Amino acid sequence: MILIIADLAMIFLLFVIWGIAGYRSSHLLSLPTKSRVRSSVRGIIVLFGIGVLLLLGKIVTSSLLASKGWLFIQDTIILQSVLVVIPIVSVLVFSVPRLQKIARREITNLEQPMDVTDRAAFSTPALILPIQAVGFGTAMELILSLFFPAQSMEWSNLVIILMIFAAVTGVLWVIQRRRGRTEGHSDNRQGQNLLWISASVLLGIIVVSSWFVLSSQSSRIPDRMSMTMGKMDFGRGAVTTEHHMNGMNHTVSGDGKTVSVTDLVGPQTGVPDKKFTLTALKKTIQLNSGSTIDAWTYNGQSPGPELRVNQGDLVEVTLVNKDIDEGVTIHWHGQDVPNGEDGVSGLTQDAVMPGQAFTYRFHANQVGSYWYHSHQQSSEQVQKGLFGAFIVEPKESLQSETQDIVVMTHRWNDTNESAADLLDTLEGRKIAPGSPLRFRLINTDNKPTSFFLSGVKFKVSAIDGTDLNAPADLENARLEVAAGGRYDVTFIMPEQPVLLSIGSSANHILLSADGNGATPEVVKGPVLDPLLYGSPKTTPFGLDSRFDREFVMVIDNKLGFFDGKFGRLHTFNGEVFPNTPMFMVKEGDLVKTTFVNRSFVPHPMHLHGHKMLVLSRNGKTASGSPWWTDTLNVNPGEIYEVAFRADNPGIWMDHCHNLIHAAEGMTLHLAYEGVTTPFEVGHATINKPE
Ligand SMILES: [Cu+2]
Repeated sequence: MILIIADLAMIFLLFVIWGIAGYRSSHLLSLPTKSRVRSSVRGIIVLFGIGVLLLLGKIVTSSLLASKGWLFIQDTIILQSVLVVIPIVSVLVFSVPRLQKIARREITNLEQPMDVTDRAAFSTPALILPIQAVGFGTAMELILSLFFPAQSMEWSNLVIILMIFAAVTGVLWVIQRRRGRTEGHSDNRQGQNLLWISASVLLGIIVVSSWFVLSSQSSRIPDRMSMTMGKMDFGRGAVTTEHHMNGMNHTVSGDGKTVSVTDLVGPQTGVPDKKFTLTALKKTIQLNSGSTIDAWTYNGQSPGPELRVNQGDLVEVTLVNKDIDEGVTIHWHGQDVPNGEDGVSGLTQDAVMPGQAFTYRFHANQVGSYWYHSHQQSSEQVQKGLFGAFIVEPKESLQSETQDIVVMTHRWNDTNESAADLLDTLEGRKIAPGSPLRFRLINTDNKPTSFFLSGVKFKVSAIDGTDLNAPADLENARLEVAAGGRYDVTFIMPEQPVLLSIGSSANHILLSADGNGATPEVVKGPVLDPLLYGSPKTTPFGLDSRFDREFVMVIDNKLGFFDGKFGRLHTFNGEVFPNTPMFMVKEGDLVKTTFVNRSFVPHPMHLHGHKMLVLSRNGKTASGSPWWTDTLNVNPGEIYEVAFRADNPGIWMDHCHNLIHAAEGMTLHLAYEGVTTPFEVGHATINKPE
């Protein structure tokens, strides 16, 4: 992370230093006396020295980044060698000897004005051009790294960049040569210079503003579009499909057979084992401090009702929208339901508008801690309270005496502190010593949340619903749960009180025999690293497997447009929706995905419909318990390799679960060949999945 910032800072400083050097050297001519010229030249040589040191610094930061992962830096390395290194070398070869000659000159009369020979010498292209080329090259690299970062420099782009660079250098050379010739004879070309400058400024303004208008226009999301219009990426697998739009039905057609997401649903018949109705409605709720929130709720409460089912149950949930004008859905976060039950508006269903209802039916096959939330306008709706816990217990709950406590952290307001459910202060709870206890920690926020458990040794027994193998006892470990992620924590209640604290807030839960007692001291230990925690166990695939598809998701920032608005974008492979790629798979494929975070903030990567097995981080192979996740926090500077089996046909969201980022286009899709969707997004539709 520091390296990424340092590398960008180097680009910026290089641009500043070489820009000043270029400016000063092309203004030598306007200086009145020989002595002024000499001191100015000495200053320029010092700037060169700083510039070369910066270049060395840049080479160091780039090499360090490259050693962490070639994907962090490959494009900048190629660019900087052409745009910066070569021009700087030519400065050292051509400009410096000439400048040194001027700097070493003996001047007898300090007030002596420049003569014609001097002027010709100062304006020779061999002296000035390399310096101007560095100035332009560093400017170009700065612009490219801010506006057009790419995970891999395509040859066509590289050629265009080089052609622009060569063209500008050529023009500068012509200008400089003319200047050199004319300087030999006359001493006043100011009128013409002014003309040149105004012409190029005008041209610059025209180019930049037309780029601005065109990019803004072309980034606008159309009135109606399929979410499956992204550029297809076959992950080096066989290309077997053709992409086309067909009236209202946008299809990705495989070998002739297609299936709609509306047919990829759970059992439509059969008596449900568990049946719920969730009604979305506006309601003012109260935090335990007394402050009130104008919330959007399921059944008038937030978190919504805790839905508890047993493994294998046929679950039927009817969603009714009472008064949420924008429409709502329910997404079963982490539970791999059939695609048509996944609750993504505009992809697997239309948003459910006020007065309407929608029924979800599926078998709850995966035991563990999950949650549900609206996937319509989700950045706003989840924040306002449209979420709840979805807990799948084993077929027969063996340890019925276990105290099972769900804690959903949530930022209700802009205090920047997460409440535990509605607790924004300390609350005591009575737990009899000796009872087994399970905390299900569910992070509904947009950022990772840290938990500390004090006063007891404990185990993290499951992550994202999946049990860990042989987890060891922990003490004071910081549990950093990804946005959207879940940790199950288990322990036997001791005689003395136990404190669960959330981040640095005062929103704590105190467990003790009588619900009171002295709070144990909070010792903040190191972060628990799931890559190393627990014991290995055989997994169905691993790093050595032969993968049918391999995808790369480079996470980065750039300045650009999303839906017509300019800003700093969070990008996948240099793009935001709808220009992000579609990862194409076939049922049965073994898929590897590499996440590379080149940005400055963490991004929790959430894949719908599948569990990802973490294979490695920053080249280090996972050596603890198998770590299955549906929401993986990727920190700045981290590279994760994950794998999954494509065993749940459909078109699935694969997005950042910082829902604000997702709303700004940080989404893409995993699409099975031959699956189609009749649903659409766009300004003329009701659907806003994020
Ligand atoms: Cu993000």
